[in-house]
Amino acid sequence: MTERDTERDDERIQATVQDRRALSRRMLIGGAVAATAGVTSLSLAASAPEAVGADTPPRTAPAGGETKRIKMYAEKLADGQLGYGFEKGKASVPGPLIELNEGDTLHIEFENLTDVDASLHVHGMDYEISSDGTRMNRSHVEPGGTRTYTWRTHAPGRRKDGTWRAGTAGYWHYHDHVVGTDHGTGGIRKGLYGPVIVRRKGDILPDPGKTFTIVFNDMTINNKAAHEAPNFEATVGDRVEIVMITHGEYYHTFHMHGHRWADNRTGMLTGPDDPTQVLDNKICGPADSFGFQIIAGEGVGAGAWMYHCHVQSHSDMGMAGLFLVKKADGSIPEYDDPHHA
Ligand SMILES: [Cu+2]
Repeated sequence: MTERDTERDDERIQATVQDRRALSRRMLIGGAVAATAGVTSLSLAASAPEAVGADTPPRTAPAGGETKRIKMYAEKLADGQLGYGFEKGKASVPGPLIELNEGDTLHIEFENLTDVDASLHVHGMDYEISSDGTRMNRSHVEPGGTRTYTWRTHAPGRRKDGTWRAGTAGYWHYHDHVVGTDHGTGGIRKGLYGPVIVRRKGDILPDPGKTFTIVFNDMTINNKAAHEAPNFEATVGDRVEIVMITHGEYYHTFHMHGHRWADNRTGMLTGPDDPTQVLDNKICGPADSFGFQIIAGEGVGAGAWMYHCHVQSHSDMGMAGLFLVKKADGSIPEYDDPHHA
């Protein structure tokens, strides 16, 4: 390619970008616009990252410091699985999302409505041994019993010796630690687990109702039967948050089609020079958790975007679901889902 060709391409890229800005939101999807532009691979690459989403800056997390109280129940579900819930009769698998801001303290009055000993054990929080949720220190709960677990969180800070103490902010999770065995193997297998997000002041918040929890548990996703993994819905431009947790016996790789994230605490880059690796596939082992935010359909448009374990035999055995990204009119182009018909 000559220098003049390159210049011409550059001009064309500029023109394409300006055209597309003029077209703006109604034609915002990369595929359609790129196809009509009939462009070279170079200009396709340059024009792909179309800005979608809200024009206003996203909401951010406030400073923590509050003391919060909630009730939590463990109960048997109709299908024989076990779940946590905030209300009696409302247990789910995964359990409900618990969100805190660094500095918050959470008192959880936990009632065990199952017919076996159960507990609430959390990762990532500060708690005293009496809130460990294990049999070793008698912090589990007998059938019909109640116990208050207290979780505390803190912002990063400098120790007296000058070294830094990490803050609590992150994508974490809770689970039972006593059903079946002293490691909660039976409880986790049956569904006693859920997500915890601790945010730092200033962290970008997802759109309301757009945090989705995906748990690879043994060979299931969220304990659903093979080939019946949950689908998640959003509209192009939504700021969606994924909490990804792994449990059980196996290592998996979590992959999303058409969307990427940064391999750090928030899943987001802090600027153009942030060297954090950007991923669309991440290995995850038992009790790992991570999370990230994506703008639904950014640069790629609406569609039935798969998410799945990328261990081939695992995806073949049904560890795959759909991130259904709708156009503004609610439609999903080229959507054909044999497994969820
Ligand atoms: Cu897998």
